[in-house]
Amino acid sequence: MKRIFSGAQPTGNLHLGNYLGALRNWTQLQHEYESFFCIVDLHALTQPQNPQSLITKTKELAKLYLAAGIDPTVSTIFIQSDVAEHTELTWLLNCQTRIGELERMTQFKEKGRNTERESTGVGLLDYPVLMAADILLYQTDLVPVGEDQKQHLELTRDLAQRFNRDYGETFRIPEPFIPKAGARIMSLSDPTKKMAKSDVDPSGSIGLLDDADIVTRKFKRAVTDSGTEIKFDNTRPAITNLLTIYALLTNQTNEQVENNFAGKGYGQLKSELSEACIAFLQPFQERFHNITDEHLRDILTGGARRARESASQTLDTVKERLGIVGARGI
Ligand code: AQP
Repeated sequence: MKRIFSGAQPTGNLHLGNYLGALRNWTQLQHEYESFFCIVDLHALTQPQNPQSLITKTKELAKLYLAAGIDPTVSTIFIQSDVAEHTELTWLLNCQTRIGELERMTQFKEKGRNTERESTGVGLLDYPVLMAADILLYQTDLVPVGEDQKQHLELTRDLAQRFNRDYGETFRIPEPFIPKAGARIMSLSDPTKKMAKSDVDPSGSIGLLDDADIVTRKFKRAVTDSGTEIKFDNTRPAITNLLTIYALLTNQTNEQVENNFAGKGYGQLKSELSEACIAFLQPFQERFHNITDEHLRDILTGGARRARESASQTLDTVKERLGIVGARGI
């Protein structure tokens, strides 16, 4: 069976973009692939975090995975820091990576934009190497991610190919799986920017734990484009974004959605969209609140054990290839 690996960071509030661009696809793919879904807490450290809140967010994210429909009897769900192989492989890959490659990453440029080089953390620069280690440890075939991660995955492939060329066949070369729709859900307040956890303006994103009133208010205030027609149109990003969200939440084709809104106004679109979103979020949040900490701990402990079994095999091979064999070599 082919493998998939993916993860999300336990930072901020997970939003509809994370769900429609990533989690939703994971729940479908888990039945076709051997699946590893990780809560990437070490990635969260690339930005300052409050330790207590990181613990809370890590737990919350694991519960969100389960509420979204990731089945722990089918998939391996685990916390990145429970599997030390991730950091160890990162160091080994760091030594194969060029600074220029990392400095070219768009996310590094964007997230480091407001900080002086002198005070930008090395972790932010090194983020894609940790991500490469996450993926390559599991001999992953496919990585389901949103559009924003495509460049990082390209680097993962480059590092794997370089290592295989220099040290012999070691890593499987992963392919990205970018969904046709939902790969880039845009902010409701600025449709030229992606919906993002780190956005300081909370009105731009629908949190997966937002209540019905907040959801209604956010959609009501969502920016629209000029014109009145409700159609998918690349030159009208706000309406296209709202229609994309509606189509995905109601499992309809673009054509069905356009037919549904033919002759209707923006107000009607926003109110039907709020209803569809609340109809999705209510059972989702109920499942979320019903997961006990004890049950979650069991799932994550078992997941880490399974992940470690797989990760340690790859790491042993990598170290062997590099001549890092410790006392065994003496
Ligand atoms: N707006 C989006 N549309 C579609 N997919 C998205 N993803 C993120 N934003 C969108 C996908 O969600 C997965 C988990 O993301 P992450 O936790 O690694 O965070 P991120 O990619 O850094 O994006 P966020 O959640 O918005 O956080 P910030 O604000 O920190 O950038 C990934 O598969 C991602 O592609």
